[in-house]
Amino acid sequence: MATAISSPAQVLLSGNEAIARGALENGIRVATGYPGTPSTEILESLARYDSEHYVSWSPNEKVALDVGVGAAVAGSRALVTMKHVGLNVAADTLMSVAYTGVRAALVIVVADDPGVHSSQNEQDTRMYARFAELPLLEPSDSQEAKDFFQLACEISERFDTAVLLRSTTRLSHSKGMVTLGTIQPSRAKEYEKNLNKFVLVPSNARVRHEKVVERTGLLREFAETTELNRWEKGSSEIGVITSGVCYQYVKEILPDASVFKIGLMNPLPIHRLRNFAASVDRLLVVEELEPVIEEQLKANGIQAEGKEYFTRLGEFSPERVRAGFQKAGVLPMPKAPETAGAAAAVKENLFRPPALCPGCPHTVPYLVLKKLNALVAGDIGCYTLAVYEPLAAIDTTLAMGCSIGMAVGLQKGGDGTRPVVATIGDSTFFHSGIPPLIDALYNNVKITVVILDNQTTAMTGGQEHAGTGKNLRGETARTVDIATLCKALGAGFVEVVDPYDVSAVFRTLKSAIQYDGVSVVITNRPCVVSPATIRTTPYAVTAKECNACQMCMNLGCPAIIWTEEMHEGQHKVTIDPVACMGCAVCGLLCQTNAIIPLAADPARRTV
Ligand SMILES: Cc1ncc(C[n+]2csc(CCOP(=O)(O)OP(=O)(O)O)c2C)c(N)n1
Repeated sequence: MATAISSPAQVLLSGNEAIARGALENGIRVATGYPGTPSTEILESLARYDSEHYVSWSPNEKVALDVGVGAAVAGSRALVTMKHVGLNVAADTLMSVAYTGVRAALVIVVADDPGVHSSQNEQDTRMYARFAELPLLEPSDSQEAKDFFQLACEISERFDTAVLLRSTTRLSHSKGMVTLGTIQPSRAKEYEKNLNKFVLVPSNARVRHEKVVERTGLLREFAETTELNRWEKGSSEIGVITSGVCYQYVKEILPDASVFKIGLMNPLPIHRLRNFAASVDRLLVVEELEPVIEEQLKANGIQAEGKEYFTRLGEFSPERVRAGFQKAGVLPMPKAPETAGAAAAVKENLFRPPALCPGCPHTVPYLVLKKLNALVAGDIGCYTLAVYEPLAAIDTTLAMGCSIGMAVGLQKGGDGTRPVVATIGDSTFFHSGIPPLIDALYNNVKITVVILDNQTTAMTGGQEHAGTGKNLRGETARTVDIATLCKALGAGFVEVVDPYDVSAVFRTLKSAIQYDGVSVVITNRPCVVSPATIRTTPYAVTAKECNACQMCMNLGCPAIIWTEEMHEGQHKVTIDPVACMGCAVCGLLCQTNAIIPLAADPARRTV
């Protein structure tokens, strides 16, 4: 996992690995979360250490945070991890744990995704810190990711509060040298009952709210002295306030400027920032996403420039930060290269949309739903890719677990001309699909729910969940059987179907959409990138038998490609034997029986 470089105490770690290491060096006893790029590797990395700590995947982020809070109330240090949108799911608990405080450190790591590399939005977790009045720490590299973990634990216990540790994709996934410390054994304090603190009935909550305001005052004083915030004196012409990975970009682009690096993002050290502002001729704020620092400066009467030069949109890079300083007139404008337009055009042409993998078990259900003219409420997972041509079978995708509830709304609010179907992956079903299924059953709404069970959380790299029979450490675990669960909830139509059997999927979905009530169809093939390889024999096309009908092309399988050979104005096809997983679905669709296993006749590789 970690690559030793120069001395045994120095290793190259990603930000996520460094956070995991920080957890171990600070005696974390309970660590839990739900996968989500770019946060996933924190717990995966922690699970690889042979230590006594409890490390687990929870079914969703709220459950994970509840577990973490429970551990901290019990008196043990706890870590909870999630991606930014996961904090929305956990927000109910978050807003209230801000009132209760803790008995041992509770560190909530939230990894944001500026640039929306792998998410449905690019919300800024710093806003949550302000909303919940929780301290938020923001490291700039792997070493700080580990070091700040220790400070997060100290702040949590000193100020009796949960602490947010914010990462971003660039920090989580980039590697840097880290000096290791000693792994500490985890300790649990003796339990002490404290009803006034941990039972938020209104009479207690009112008092706890006072404590929150009091704590924020103390944290403001702390922010003015902590070494988490650093004033780096440079030229007095330009001063830059920045944090996180943006700090690295600023240092690279403007090495001589005065820089105020913020490590404790909430609350801000307003007095120090005021002094910093007074020490420079011009003050700029470089922050990714929302103007969190800039607005607070302005609210405190400190003049600063920021978002007019450094956009609220997307991920920053040294180039974008340089462009911002150029726009601000801090750096000279570049000469426009003559070929820029042509280069951009070439780049545009090379864009290729993502596609489901060859042999992906999600393909056929969507092919059939399109054929059945279904109105499909999609969800979040690999199967979201069925929105692209040629499958183009999804009408909506919003946030995890939305499909079934939206299908209810689409059915009740729609014109009733098309069958309404929700499609949802197994991990997403466990995450937030069960309450909306209960809603549909309870209110007896005529929808079909297709649960695409590929026995993994594929989208985030293949994590275990309650339906896979394994836990995060890879040990055997109890399996929740989805069909049994749906029947227990009262579903009258529950069918399990092999998604490689095209006609069985068609028959099953056709009768499911005719069912008068909630029908559930579960597909049961493992993900093709999970360790269980589906079949070893790739398929091939017999050129002379291919009549270029393009039926197989409807699958959008990346292993099926056009050849130069034409038939009646259409390209014939071939199959890339390396990419083909041998699922045989294209062979089932082929009208002329031109697609057969390669091993049957190696000479028939292709044209
Ligand atoms: C609230 C929230 N948490 C986590 C994620 C990250 N994420 C996206 S899809 C997904 C689950 C995918 O698994 P599954 O539903 O089984 O579908 P698959 O990708 O395996 O087809 C996760 C964890 C997210 N987008 N939103």
